[in-house]
Amino acid sequence: MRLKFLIIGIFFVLLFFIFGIFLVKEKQMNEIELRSTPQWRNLEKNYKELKKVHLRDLFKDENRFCEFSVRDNDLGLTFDYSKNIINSCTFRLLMDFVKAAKVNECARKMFSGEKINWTEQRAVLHTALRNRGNKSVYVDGEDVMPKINAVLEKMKKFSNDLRSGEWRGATGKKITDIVNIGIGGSDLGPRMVCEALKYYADGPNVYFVSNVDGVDICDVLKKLNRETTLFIVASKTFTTIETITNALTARRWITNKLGDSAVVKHFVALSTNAKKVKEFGISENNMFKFWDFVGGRYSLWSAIGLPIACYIGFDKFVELLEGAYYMDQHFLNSPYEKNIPVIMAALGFWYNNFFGASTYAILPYSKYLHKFPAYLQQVDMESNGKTINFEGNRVNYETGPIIWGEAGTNGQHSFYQLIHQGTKFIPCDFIGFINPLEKVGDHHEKLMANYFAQPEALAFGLTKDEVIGNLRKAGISSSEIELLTPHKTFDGNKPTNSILINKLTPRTLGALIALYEHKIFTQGVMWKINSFDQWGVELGKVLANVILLDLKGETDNKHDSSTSGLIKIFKSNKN
Ligand code: G6Q
Repeated sequence: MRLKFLIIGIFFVLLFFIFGIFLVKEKQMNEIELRSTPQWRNLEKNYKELKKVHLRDLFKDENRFCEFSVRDNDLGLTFDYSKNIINSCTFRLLMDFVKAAKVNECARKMFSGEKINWTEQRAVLHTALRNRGNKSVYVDGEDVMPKINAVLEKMKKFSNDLRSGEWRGATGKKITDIVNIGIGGSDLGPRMVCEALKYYADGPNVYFVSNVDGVDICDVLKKLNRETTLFIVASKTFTTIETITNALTARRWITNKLGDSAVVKHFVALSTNAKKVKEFGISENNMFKFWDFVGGRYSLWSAIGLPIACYIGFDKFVELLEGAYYMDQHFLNSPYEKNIPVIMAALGFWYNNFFGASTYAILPYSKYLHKFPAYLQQVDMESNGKTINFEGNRVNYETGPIIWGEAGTNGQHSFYQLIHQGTKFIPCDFIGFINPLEKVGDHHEKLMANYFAQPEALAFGLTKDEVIGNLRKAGISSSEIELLTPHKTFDGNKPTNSILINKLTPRTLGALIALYEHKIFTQGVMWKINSFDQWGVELGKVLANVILLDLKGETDNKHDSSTSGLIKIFKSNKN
C-alpha cells in the first residue's frame, strides 16, 4: 500500500516538474528578454564556432547543395541557401528559434483575421485578397470574402471595359493612357508589378505620378492627350497631401479644357474613404474599395492593383493573385525545415543579429525587376524598422536591416566592388530566371553566367596563392606580383541565397512577392515587433503641414535655429 502511494507521489512530482519546465520555456520566449533565452544563447555559441569557418571548408561536403536547397516543381522555383555560413547544427538551432517564436501559430492568427496589428487594432489580411480557395475569413464576425470578391468583379468589369473601348472618355474617344496618382504603398507595389510584367502588357500605357515635386506630374501630362487619359487616384486615406495635390492638378488639367462633367469619365478612385472620395468629386460608382485590414505596403493585391489589371488584363492579374496564394499555402503548411520564407527569414536573422550585418542586398538578374529592390525597401524597412517590442519595451538587439539593391548585371559595374572587397559584411539574394522573356542571341546566357558567377566569387573568393599563380602565368614580374597580390586577393566567405525561377510570369512574380512578405512577417515575429504599423512616418508629415503655413506666410512658428535659418534663406531667395 505504502509503495503504491510512493509511486503515485513520484508520478505527480515528475508531472509537476515536466509541466514546470514547459512553463519556464514558454515564459522564456514570451516574457524573458530574448537574448537570454536558451535558443538565442545556443545560436551565440554556434556563431563563435562558425565565424572561424570559411565557406570553402563547408563546401568540402559534396552533399551541401542537396542539404541546403529547396525545389518546388509546381512553381518551378529553386531556393539554394547552401552558400550561407551555416552548418547542420546552425540550421537546427535557427529552426528551434523559429519554433519557440511560434511563427506558424502567429501566421495562422494573421490569416484568420485576428487583430495582430495591435497598435492600430487592425486585422492584417492582404492574404484574404488573394484567397483563391475562397474560404471564409472573419473580421468582427463578418466574412470579408464576399466584399473582396465583389470588388474583384468590379475591377474585372472596369478593366475589361477600359481595354475593349467600352469605357470611353468624355468626348467619346477610347482611353489609351492611364495615370496612377498615389504614393508609398499606393504607388510602389503597382508600379513595380507593371514594370515587372511589361512583357505581358497589352492594354493602355500606364504612368505613375507620386512625387509632390511639380515636375513629376508635368512630365507625364506633357506626353498625354486629355481626351484619351484616365486618372486613377490611389489613396487608402484619401488625405495624403502629395496625392491630393497631384490629383487636384490633374483634375484642373482635365476640366480646364473638357469641363467639370468630364471628371466622371476621366477619374476613378481606389480608397477606403468614401466620404473624402465624394468630396473630391469622384462618384461612388467610380470608386473601388478596400479596407482597414489592408496595409498600404501590402495593398497591391487589392483595388490598388487596378492599374495592373488594366495594363496586363484581369486574367493575368488573377494569375498574380494565384501565385501569391500558392506561396501563402506553402508558408502555412510546409514544415519549417522546407519552408522557403521561414528559412530566408532565419538566415537574415542570423546575419543581422549575430554577424552584425546591418544591410541586405536584393539583386534581381532581370531588367524588368529593377524596381523590386525599391519596392522591398518599403515593405521590409517600414514593417521591421521598429524598436519597441510586443511588451512595449525597447529591444536590446538589432531589428530590420537596411534593404537596397539593383538589377544585375548593372549593379556589378557599380557597387559590387564594395560587396567583394569592402569592409562591410553584406548578405545578398540573387534572383534569376532560367528562360528569357526575349530570345536574342546569347544575351540570356551572358546574363545568367553572371548570375551564377557572382555568388560563386563571393563565396569562394581568390586566395593569395591563386592570385600569385595567376600573375606568374601572365608573366608578371616578382616585384609587381608582390605589389598587386593583396589588392587582387578576394577573401570570399560572403553569404548569398540564390532564387532560380523557370520564368518571370504573373504567377511566379506573385509567389516571389508573397515569399518576401512572409519572410518579413517571420522576422517581425522573431524580433517580437509589430510589422504592420508605421508610426515612424507620422512625425515628419505633421511638421511639414506646420511649416507649409510658415512658407506661405500664414504663420510664423518658432523652430530651432537651424530650421528657422533655412526657412529664412528659402523665403528671402524665392523668386
Ligand atoms: C504603407 C504606408 C504608406 C502609405 C502612403 C500612402 O504601408 O502606410 O506608404 O501607403 O503614405 O498613403 P495613402 O494610400 O493613404 O495615400
